[in-house]
Amino acid sequence: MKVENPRYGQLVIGPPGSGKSTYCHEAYKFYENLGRQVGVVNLDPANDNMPYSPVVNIMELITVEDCMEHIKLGPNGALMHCAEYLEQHIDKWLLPALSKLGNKYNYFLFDCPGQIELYTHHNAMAHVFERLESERYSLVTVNLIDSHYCSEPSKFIATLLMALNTMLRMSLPHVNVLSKADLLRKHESMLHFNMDFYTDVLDLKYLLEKLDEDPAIHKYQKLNEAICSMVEDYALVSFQLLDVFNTDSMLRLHSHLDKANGYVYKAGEERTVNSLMTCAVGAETEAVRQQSDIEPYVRHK
Ligand SMILES: Nc1nc2c(ncn2[C@@H]2O[C@H](COP(=O)(O)OP(=O)(O)O)[C@@H](O)[C@H]2O)c(=O)[nH]1
Ligand SMILES: [Mg+2]
Repeated sequence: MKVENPRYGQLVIGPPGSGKSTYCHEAYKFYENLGRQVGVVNLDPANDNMPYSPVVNIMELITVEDCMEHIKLGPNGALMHCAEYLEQHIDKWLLPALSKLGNKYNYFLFDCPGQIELYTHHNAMAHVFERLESERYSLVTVNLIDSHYCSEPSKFIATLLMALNTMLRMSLPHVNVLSKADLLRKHESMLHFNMDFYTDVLDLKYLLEKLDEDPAIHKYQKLNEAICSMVEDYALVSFQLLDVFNTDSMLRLHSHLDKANGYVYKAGEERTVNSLMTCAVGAETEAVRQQSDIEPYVRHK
């Protein structure tokens, strides 16, 4: 069946400061250069520093500041309230606001709020995403996590658990991204393993050994073991490295995202059979992947 006017979206999530708004701005410029009809939708009601001009902005509906002032909630409670308010106003506000744009845009970057409990525990954002899907938006979740989290085994294990939890809860095509890869060199000395250990998440027993060396964490050995074994058993979590200011890095991520939200298969963008095949299968040797994905950022140990 041919779907008229297919619409695509990236749901950009991740903890505060992980680089969501910066990514949306850079990705907007990147896709515009590729000739896509792209627009940024701000869904973060606490987004004070928007480097882009959003085509739809939740702050016209509700802001965290207003909730704190008028309903006397703390910052976290206010953010939860805003997410629930958005969920209640999908049909009255979000979908009509997107429809009003007509056919001007068919590719949306959704800059989402940063509180991770919105994706790991709470239902409102998951419902908003489900509703968009039911309106035939082909979506991919882009989960940005600061690559600094690789510098400590305990932070990395928390990252793995958070990523897995979000993937299972959102049930959408999902790409985990270690952001700010250009800063990895700064804390390279603190990395215990080669970078592909962190990106591929294949064998976590070495991580467990490192965790056991920390006296403060040693008492949680069994819990850590259980978490690592669960992450390994699901075999879902892996990461892409991203330096958002580098075009090569954006290009590499973009090919993963096009595969994940189906853009590469359905969109009318001009393409060669070769580029389609490169995207459709992992047509790249491990050596090439290492060279392009990892070597620009850290040395091989
Ligand atoms: N060096 C570097 N800094 C980045 C990158 N991505 C984001 N940042 C910086 O990280 C900070 C937080 O980014 P922001 O987009 O506001 O994060 P958000 O809270 O997730 O929206 C800003 O100072 C950005 O300039 C990156 O790839 N490399
Ligand atoms: Mg932001």
